[in-house]
Amino acid sequence: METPDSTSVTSSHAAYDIERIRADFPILARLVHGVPLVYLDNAASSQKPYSVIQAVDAYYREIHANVHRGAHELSIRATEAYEGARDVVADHMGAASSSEIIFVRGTTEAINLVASTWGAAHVGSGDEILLTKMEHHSNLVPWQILAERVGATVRYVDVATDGSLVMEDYDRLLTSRTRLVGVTHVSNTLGVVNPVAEIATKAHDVGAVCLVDGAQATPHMQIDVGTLGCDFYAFSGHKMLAPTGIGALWGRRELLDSMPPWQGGGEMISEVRLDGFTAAPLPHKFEAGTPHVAGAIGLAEAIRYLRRIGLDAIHAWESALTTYAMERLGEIDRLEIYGPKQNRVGVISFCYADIHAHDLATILDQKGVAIRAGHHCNQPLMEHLGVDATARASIYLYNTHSEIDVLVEALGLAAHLFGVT
Ligand code: 7TS
Repeated sequence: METPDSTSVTSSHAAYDIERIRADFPILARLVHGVPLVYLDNAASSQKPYSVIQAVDAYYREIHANVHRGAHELSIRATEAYEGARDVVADHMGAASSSEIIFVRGTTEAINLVASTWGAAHVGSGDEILLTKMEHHSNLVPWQILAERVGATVRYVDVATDGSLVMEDYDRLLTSRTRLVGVTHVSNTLGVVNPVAEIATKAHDVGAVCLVDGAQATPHMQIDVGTLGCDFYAFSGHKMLAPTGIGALWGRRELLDSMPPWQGGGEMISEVRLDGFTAAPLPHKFEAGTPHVAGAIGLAEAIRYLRRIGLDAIHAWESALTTYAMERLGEIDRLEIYGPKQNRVGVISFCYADIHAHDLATILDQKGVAIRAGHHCNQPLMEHLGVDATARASIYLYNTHSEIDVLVEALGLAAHLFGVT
C-alpha cells in the first residue's frame, strides 16, 4: 500500500493534465517556419488561454462603456466588472482591502508611481535607496531618476557567483539612511527566488519601506503580501496569462493614503475648483483617466484560470520540468548556465561556447523554438556576470519535457553550424 505522501504526489501529477492545459492555449497549435511552435520566452510574456481571450471578447461584445461615469446599464455593468476584477486581484494577493489594489499598465508603471509619489514625499538629500545588482531596469531607473532629482544616493546589494543575493552585503548597506529597499522577488535572468520576507523585516528594522518587484513571481507562485511583509508589491498581467497593458500595484493602505496623487485628470478627483482640487479616495486617487477595463477583466480571468489549475500543481509541474531542462542543458559541453541549481524558477539563462546569444536565438527560431537573447533589461547584472548577453529559455505551465528535447536538439544544430566541438 502506498503511503499518503507518495499517493498525494502521484495524484497531483496525475491531476496535471498537460494535454488539456495545452489545448486551452490556441497559439500553441500554430506552426512557426513550418514546424510546431516551442514557446520558451515566457519570462518576456506568456501566451493566453481561451477563457481570457473570451472574457475580453465578451466584455467588448456585451457590456463595454466607460466606467464610474454613466447611470446607464452598460456603464453600470462595465463598472461592476472592473471593480469585480479588482476584488479578484485583492483576494489573490491577500490584500487587506480592494482599495489597496491600484490598476496600472504593468510593473514598470507601478514602480514609477511609487518612485514619483511616495519617493518624492519621503526621499530627500542625503537619503539612500537600496536596490540589488540583479534588478530589472524598471526597478533601477525610476529610483535613479528620483535620486538625481532630490540628491539621494542609490546603493546596490551584490550578487554571489551562484546567483543568490549576498545577504551580508545587504546587512552592511542597510542603515538608518536607507528610506526604501527595492528588490525583485524572482530574477528575470537568474531565475533565483529572493528571500523577500527576510529582506522586508530587516528593512523595517531600520525604518525603511520595502518594495517588491513581483513581475517574475506572480506567474509561478501564490503570493500573500501579508506573509511577505513588504509595503509595495508590483506585477504585470501579461506574464501571467492576462492581456498586455494591465498590471497592479498593491500598497499598504496607510502608505497609499499618505502619498500625493500621481497623474492628474478625470477619475482621480472628488472635486475640482478653479483654485485647486480634492483627490478621490483610494484606489481611484491613483487611476487618472479612463482605465484599461478589458485588461482588468482579462487579468481577473487569468487569475481564475491559474487558480482552477492550482498554483501548487503548476509549481510542481514547472519544478520537474526545470530540473529536467537544467539536467539536459547541463550535459552539453561548453554550455554555461547562470543562476542557482535550487531555489529557482524555470528562467534559464545560458551562454554556449563562442556563439553569440542572438545567433543562437535566430537558429533556434528556425526550429520553431522561441527564446530570448540579450541583456534582458539587466545591463548592470550582465556587467557583473562579465557577459554582454545571454540566451534565455523560460518555462511556463504549458511547456513539456519533449519541448525541452526540441530545444536541446536545436542547440545541437547551432553547435554543428558554428563548428563547436
Ligand atoms: N521586473 C522584472 C523582474 C521583469 O522581468 C520585467 C519584464 C519588468 C519588471 C517589467 O515588466 P513590464 O511588464 O512593466 O514590462 N521583463 C522582461 C524580460 O525579462 N523580457 O522581456 C520583459
